Amino acid sequence: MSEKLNKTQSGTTYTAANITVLEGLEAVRKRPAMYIGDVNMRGLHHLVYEVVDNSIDEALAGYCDKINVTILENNAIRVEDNGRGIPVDMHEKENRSALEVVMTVLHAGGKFDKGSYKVSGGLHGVGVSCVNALSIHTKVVVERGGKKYEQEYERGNPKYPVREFGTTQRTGTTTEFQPDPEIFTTLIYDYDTLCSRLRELAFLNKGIELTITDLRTQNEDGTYLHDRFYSENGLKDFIEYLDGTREKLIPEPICIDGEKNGIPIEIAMQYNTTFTENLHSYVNNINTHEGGTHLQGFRQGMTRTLKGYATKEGMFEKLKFEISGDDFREGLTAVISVKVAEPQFEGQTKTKLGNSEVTSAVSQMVSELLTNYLEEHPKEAKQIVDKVILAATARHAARKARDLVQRQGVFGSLGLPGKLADCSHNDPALCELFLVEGDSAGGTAKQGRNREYQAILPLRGKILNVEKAMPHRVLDSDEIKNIYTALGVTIGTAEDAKALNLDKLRYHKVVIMTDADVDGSHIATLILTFFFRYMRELIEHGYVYIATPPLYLIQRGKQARYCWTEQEREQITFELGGEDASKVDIQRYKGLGEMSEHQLWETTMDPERRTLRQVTIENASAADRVFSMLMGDEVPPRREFIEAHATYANIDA
Ligand code: 0RA
Repeated sequence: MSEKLNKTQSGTTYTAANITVLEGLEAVRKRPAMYIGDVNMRGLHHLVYEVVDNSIDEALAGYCDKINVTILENNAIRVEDNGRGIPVDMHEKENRSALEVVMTVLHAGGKFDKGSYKVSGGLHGVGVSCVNALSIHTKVVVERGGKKYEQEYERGNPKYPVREFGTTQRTGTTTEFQPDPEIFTTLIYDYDTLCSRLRELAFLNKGIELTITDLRTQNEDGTYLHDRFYSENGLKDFIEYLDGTREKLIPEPICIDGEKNGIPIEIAMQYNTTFTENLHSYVNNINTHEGGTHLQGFRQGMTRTLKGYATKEGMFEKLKFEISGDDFREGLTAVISVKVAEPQFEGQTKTKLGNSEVTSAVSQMVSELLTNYLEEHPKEAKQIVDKVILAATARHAARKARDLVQRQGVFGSLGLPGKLADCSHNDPALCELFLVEGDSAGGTAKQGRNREYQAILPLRGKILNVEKAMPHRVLDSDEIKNIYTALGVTIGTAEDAKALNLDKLRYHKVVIMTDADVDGSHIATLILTFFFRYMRELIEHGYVYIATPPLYLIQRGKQARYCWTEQEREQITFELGGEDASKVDIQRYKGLGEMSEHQLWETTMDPERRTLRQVTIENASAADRVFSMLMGDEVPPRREFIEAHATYANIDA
């Protein structure tokens, strides 16, 4: 804490207020994770979202339509908007500029603008003052009333009172901050991660232009890496983006945009010919991963309306079994976005909407509009109902298949897969399961592992592409049955065929270990797709990891070094061989099987030395698109993606 004596523009000292501020921000620095989730990649990116959210709020209030994000050379971030500019007039009680209050007092942001959809709980909405507290340096420039104002901060602490420094024709706020290395474990921003969020925001808030420029990455022509996100039609465009690679059942998405009981509700939905339900829900632009009352209202309204329509039209007459709620949503992609003035967030990750009044608002809205749609589009209505009947029939078949499987004891307590080399511990928190590509690598892993807490399940060849299979076929696959059985999870209660029961999960680390080549990454993607579609909870709990075997072994005499990147290969070749690269022996590992058990242990499996990449679903809609694209039928987008990305999207380093 510094600046005990400082003068404001009007000449009064402002010591007392300043100290309470620092105490508030000190709390943020002491427990940053409480405010921004964590201090790793996720938290680092959160700082940007927080600042951008403030500009989005200004846009939603109707005063701003452009937001530019820039990653500066030193990984500092600049966010610029063309809103009204944060007010700079003196704050009566605090005896300092309103801008300074916004920047240095916890949760001060919303004070000026009651009635906007500011978020009080959850991960966002902690206030730009948190960003300030967690930055080694911050600078804000406000353009307002023909004048420019600025203030800078060090770890949240103002370096000088807000000062006027020039004239301007425009209005707006520009915030530049550099995350504090004392706080964050990583300081390097990921361009694609920021892009996904900005793209999502553009779809969720039509008419706002968001751009990103990366000054760290220069193109050959001297320009910088740059993207622009803008959506004319909001969620309708979002659906098109999400479902672009899937075959549509009906050409045009069904869209709902309006307000019910004072709650703004926007929905876009589209049926495709796949079998997966793909719902994304948002409250105040926050992805509600765990769903909640808005999603419940959507499901309720959908089921009730479609069931009512099909029954009235006599379309279910020949059906010999019950239609379940799930059947109405197979092959449905939908985005639901609501704005709630005082959202209550619940659930493990605080991403489940709790406000009960939202259920009936959404349900009524969906009923009214969908009823109209079905009346006005009889052809499409019939296609949808046929699809529902197909889903119900398939579910019925799946039920039979599952019953059979269960009777045969595959999912019971009757025993683990024969191919599983289990570990001896039985505390799941300590146990790890390696899913290994191929019997040969599986053998090496069995020899190399620590058998106390590491189990090995070899998978043969390519596992089923669940993206293309009908759900009841998924359990026909031996590899997939083995994964279920080894993990100890069970599925398919009578009420909810997809519910996953993790109570008996036997390992809290599930590690996908494949060759470091194209085939290997394809297999890893297949396994990940399976987890994403059928065991998402496992990923959400942070139980899924990817092993990173080395690419090269470089030897000279008795010295041996492993390399994971081409850069390391060059570096280490030079370190061991000097100018003469022929002095060293470079072995390229084409597969895990080429490593000895000891090598596999020391490079890839030993907790002391290995690097595991934890799989996270940072942005479910982006992940969904990636999986549907990588695993779907359309080849061109897949090629494009694979060419653009050497590694997976949505995987934290
Ligand atoms: C409250 C009142 C006014 C502007 C803002 C907030 C504002 C905040 C941020 C944060 C980032 N960009 C922003 N732009 C505007 C203005 C009230 C008035 O002019 O009467």
